[in-house]
Amino acid sequence: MSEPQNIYQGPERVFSGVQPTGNLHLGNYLGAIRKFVALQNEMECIFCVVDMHAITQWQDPKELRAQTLEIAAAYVAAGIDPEKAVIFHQSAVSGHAELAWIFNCVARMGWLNRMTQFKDKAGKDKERASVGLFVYPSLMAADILLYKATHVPVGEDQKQHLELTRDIATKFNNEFDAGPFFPLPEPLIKGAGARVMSLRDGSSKMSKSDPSDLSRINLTDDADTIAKKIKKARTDPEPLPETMAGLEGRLEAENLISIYAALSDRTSEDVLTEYAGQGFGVFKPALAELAVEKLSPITAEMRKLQADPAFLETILKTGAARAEAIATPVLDDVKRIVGFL
Ligand code: AQP
Repeated sequence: MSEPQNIYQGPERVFSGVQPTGNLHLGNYLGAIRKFVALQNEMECIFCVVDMHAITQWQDPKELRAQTLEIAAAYVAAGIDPEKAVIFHQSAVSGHAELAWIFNCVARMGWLNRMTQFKDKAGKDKERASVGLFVYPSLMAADILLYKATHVPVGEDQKQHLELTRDIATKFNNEFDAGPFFPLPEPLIKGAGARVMSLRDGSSKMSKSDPSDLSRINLTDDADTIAKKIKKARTDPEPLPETMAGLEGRLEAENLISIYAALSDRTSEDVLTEYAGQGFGVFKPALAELAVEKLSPITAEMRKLQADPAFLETILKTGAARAEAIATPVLDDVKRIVGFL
C-alpha cells in the first residue's frame, strides 16, 4: 500500500505488550520493557500482558496464569509505575477480541500470508498451526487501535506487524469513510537492544522458545548463571577491532558489543573504543559484571513481587478497569461506523 498521510489529531498514547509464554529474556527487556519505563514519563502509557496472543500456541493453563503474573511482576520490577501507566492482561478487556474480529474482516488474506513470523512459528507443517496464529497480526492491530495508540515500542521483529496495523487502520479509515478515525501508529524500534541475538548463534534472535537455555539470559537468572552464560557465549578468537566496520561478518562479537552498549547506555562505537585490541577473555567478564549489575536488582524485585500474587492481581484488575474505560467509547464508535445496530 502507498504510504498514507497520518492526519490523526487525537492525543499521543503508547501501547505495547509482552506474551506470558515463559523465559522472559534480555531481548524482551532491552527491546521492549526498558523502553516502556522511559516512555511512562513522556506520554500516557498502556502496557498489556498479551495472554490471548500466548494461546495461539499451546500453553498449559496453570503455567499461563503464573506467567501472566510473572510479566506483571517484570513490568513493575523494571520500573513501570502502575499508578502512572496502565498495566493489565489482554483477556480482561473483551474489546480486544471484538475489534480483532472486525479487523479480520478488514485485513486481506494476502497481507497475512506475507507475515514472516507466522512462517517462522508455524514451521514446515503450516496445516497444523492454529488459525489464531495466522490471524495474530489482526489481534495485535486491535490491541493497539482499541486505545487509538499513536506510538508502539517494540523490538525489530515486530516491525512487519506494525506495518500491517497501519495498513488495517488506513483501510478501515478509507473504506468506512471514517476520516482519520484511527491513528497510524508509529513504531518505536530504533536504538541499542532493538534486536538482541542468541548467545549461541549470532544470526538468530534471542528467543523464548530456543531449546537451548544457554542461548538467552532470562530475567530470572541469578548472577552465577548470567556469568556462566556469557562465558559460554559463542565468539571468535580475534581481538576486538577499533570500529564497527571491523566487526563485519563477526555476528556473535557484534551482538555482545551491542548488548554491552545497550546495558551501559553507550554507543557500540564508544564500547569498541574502550575495548579495541582486547580479546573476549577480558571483554566477557566485563560484560558479565555489567549484566549482573543491571539485571540483578530487577530479578530480586520480581521475586519479591511474585511472592505476593494478590498484589499483582490487584494491579492487573485495576489496570483492566482503566483500560476498559478508554476502550469502550472507541469500540462503540467502531460498531456504529461499521453499521452494527
Ligand atoms: N531478541 C529480541 N531483541 C529485541 N527485542 C525482542 N523482543 C522479543 N525478542 C527480542 C521484543 O519483546 C517484546 C515482547 O515479545 P513477545 O513476548 O511478545 O514475543 P516474542 O517476540 O514471541 O518473544 P520471543 O522471545 O521471540 O518468543 P518466541 O520464541 O516465541 O519467538 C516485543 O516487543 C518483541 O519485539
